[in-house]
Amino acid sequence: MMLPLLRCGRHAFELSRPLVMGILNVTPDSFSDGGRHLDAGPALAHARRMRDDGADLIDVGGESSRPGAAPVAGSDELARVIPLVAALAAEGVAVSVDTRKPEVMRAAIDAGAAMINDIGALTAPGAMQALAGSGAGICLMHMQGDPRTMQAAPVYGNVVAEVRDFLLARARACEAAGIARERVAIDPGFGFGKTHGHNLVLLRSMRALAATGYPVVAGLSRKSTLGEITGRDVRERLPASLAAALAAVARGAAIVRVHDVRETVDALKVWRAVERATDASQCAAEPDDLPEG
Ligand code: 9MG
Repeated sequence: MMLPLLRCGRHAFELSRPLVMGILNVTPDSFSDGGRHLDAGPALAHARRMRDDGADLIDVGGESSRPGAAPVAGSDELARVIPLVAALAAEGVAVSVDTRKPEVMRAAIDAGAAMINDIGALTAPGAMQALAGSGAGICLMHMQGDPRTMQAAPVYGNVVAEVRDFLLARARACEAAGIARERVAIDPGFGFGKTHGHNLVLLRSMRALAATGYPVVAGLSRKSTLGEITGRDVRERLPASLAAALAAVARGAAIVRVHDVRETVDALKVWRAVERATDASQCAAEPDDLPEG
């Protein structure tokens, strides 16, 4: 049987196991000097650590998409993102760039980005064309409203059907623009114009998105919906993030977008070993599998 494939520039991912996309935010509250210019050293070191920990893709973003976040000028976003993309791509890393701006998409692809991660699903004028002439992969994310206002009062009739239909329509628009199906992934956009209840229903219904045939990206890492369940501050959401990632892949998600790569890779290894266990593996006599110590 042919395995499904996700083509991202010179990288082709066989989707025989869930992929891990490591998050590299290069906004003023992360690695920049508080202004326009990025301190590329620590950001590069962090990206390399995520790669060594097993990230399949590194998602570089220079504009915050948190609820209430203000837009960033294209020139600032370019200055933050492009040097990093060029350096990582030169090392063979599959780099995804989280942007809504066509000029950033074009410059990122020219600098070697393998994928564009667009929380606007290529709805900005010129965004579809920026992708069409390239071989880059595209992650189409659903968002109701925009980051400044999206959490004010999200409303849906049927959140799963509306998100799925929107993503399918955007994926078809990509195909019509000449972007091959194998280059497209979809993402329900947890927290982007969704209440806590909407997020939970979408996660529970992940199979309905996976049934579209497009690889599904799930981004729940450290999000406030996990804080709502656990009562934990953002710095203490690792266990909740791991549980959410496992809940997503168990329901068919192909890629998890996470901050904590090493821990997620380990959790997925355990999940996968359980999924692949056969009766034959039980035949060899083993001592009781008790924890050491
Ligand atoms: C940029 N960004 C923040 N959260 C995200 C999510 O859940 N998915 C994708 N694709 N991008 C996200």
